[in-house]
Amino acid sequence: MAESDAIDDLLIEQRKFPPSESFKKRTLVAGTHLYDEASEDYESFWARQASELVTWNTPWHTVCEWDLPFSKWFVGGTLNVSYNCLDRHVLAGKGDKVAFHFEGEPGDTRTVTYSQLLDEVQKFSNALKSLGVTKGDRVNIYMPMIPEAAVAMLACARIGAAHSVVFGGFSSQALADRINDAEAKVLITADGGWRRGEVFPLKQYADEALQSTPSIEHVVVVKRGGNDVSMTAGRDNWYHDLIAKADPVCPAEPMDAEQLLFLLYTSGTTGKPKGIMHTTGGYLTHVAYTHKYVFDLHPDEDVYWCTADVGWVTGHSYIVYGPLANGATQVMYEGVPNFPANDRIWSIVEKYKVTIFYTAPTAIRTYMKWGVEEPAKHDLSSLRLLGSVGEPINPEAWMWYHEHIGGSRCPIVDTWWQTETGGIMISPLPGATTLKPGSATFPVPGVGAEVVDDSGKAVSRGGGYLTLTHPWPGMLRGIWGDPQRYKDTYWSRFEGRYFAGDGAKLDDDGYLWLLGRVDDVMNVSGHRISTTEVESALVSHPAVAEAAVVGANDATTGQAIIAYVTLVGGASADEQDLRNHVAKEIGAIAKPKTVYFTPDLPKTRSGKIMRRLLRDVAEGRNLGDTTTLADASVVSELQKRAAEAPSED
Ligand code: 7RM
Repeated sequence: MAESDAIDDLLIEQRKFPPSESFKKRTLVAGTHLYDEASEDYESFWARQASELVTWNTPWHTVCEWDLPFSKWFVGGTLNVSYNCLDRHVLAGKGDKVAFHFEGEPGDTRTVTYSQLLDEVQKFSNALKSLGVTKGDRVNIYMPMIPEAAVAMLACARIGAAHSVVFGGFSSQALADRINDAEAKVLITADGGWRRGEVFPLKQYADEALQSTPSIEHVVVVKRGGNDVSMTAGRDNWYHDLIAKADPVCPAEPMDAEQLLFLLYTSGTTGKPKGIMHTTGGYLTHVAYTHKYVFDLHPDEDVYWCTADVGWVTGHSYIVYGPLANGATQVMYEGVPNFPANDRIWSIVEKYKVTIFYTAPTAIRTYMKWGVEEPAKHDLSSLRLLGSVGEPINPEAWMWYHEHIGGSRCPIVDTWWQTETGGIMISPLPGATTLKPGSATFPVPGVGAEVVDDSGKAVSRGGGYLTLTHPWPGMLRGIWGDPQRYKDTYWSRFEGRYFAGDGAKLDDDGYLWLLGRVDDVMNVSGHRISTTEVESALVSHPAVAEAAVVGANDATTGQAIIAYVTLVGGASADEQDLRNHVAKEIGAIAKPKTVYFTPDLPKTRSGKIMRRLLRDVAEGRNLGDTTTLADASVVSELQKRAAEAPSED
């Protein structure tokens, strides 16, 4: 194995955080035995997880059938996901245990126990049946973050219908496209939900979509916002009316391990959204296992809070299926982090004594911008473990999270995974792994990952492409309706390997560092520079909260690095200072040519920075597709500034 020149390796991070003695005392895994067992035989390892963490109606006969690139897991086995998430806990005497502490944005609260959740899911399953939903059908869900979203998903799972959740912040057009691609029969939505102190009229958006969705036969509407809605007779039903008249008993029907559990659409970079397919037995095994060991879950003591929306895969795997399969107690919050004030998140942590907190780097950098005073207003001493997902976490953001949220006592699990992987793939085990700020560390036991060079050869240190070397139970089973696109997208770049587009590097100790999407890698005078490393260098300046860099065409160097920087509230810095700071941290070659200061960066609705748009701005192009942008005014502001700036050439 050789060093690769696929992507340069510039950033060196030396800080190390071994698990503390007190954390190790009660952790589930303090040693290497899971790694040892899994590297011996990964199929047997996963089979042990499947039999320990999941309840089966019929045992499987084959752990994994691998016909590259198509896998089947636990073949011949049957189980019901909703039974695993609900019934078995109630049968074990845990019916009164809290499943969700729900906190609405306006401050209303509800406590939902496992037996209440089971009752509601059984009734709603029968309601769906009464609307003609049968096994194999698709059901669309377009909801705010309320417990009924989880009820709807679990009811689909109970009767063998696949759900397709569309994030409640998406437009009518996005909803219609996804309904039509899946040919869904029923849409479950709400009148409205609360966001930033106001009700957003979800049903009205749904109605617009429904004008062009011929497959939809019925609509179910949960009352949440209390806003006026129009109900179409014969098509639209109130959720509470259906529940009131539903038969309370709906036995969980055993499903084939490979029964389609859900579709979840990812927008990708080009073309129409891909309906990522996930099935039943392998997916549940993967999310239950990773939720238990990555979050070191002690279900009877922990209060777990994942701040994602159920519209994203993180909400599917680490709010609904993983935590409920493990019988966890969770917090579910409906609204934005700054309503009514910038300390809402920390007041919720204090109120429910949250012990495990899982969020995204974009949120952490926003909290950095808002200042340390906000978390300091609250007692966060209940926290014992922190998590991060969605983007690379810059070392300085990691340090801030560690110190100001974790009180320097909580390990941070930086979890790399994708909609396509179903569950966490690369992450520390918090009681066993010595952490390095900004590194996702190692593949979890059972997962095979390697960094390869352009020719597909594994590299032992330095930068390259992150690939997965063997199948895993939660892997996508395909793209809905398009097996060829599935092969082309994930399995064609490197033979026999899964590649979904991220760069990564290995350091001298074998730690993995994610370097961002390879489409974003910059080429400056022949050096292949990752966006992540330059951004991390910028964020290590005390005045900088967040940074995005892109490579823009440059007559001299091929591409030049253009940086967009957001400062910590109240701080100031000048362009020259930041350019020199990058040169000092990682080298003169990575020095941005221009630095723009901006109060915000363009992001997707799930909080990922959209560098493609910044590249368009930097190169003076008209913007391409902006429909996935969370706040379009951010880019138009930057465009204006770029047009006014004197030309550098
Ligand atoms: C869970 C989720 C997937 C993409 C992935 C990466 C990026 C996610 C991390 C990360 C660095 C991480 N699913 N990504 N987690 N990059 N470190 N811990 O985000 O399908 O929406 O996105 O997100 O680029 O390919 S996703």
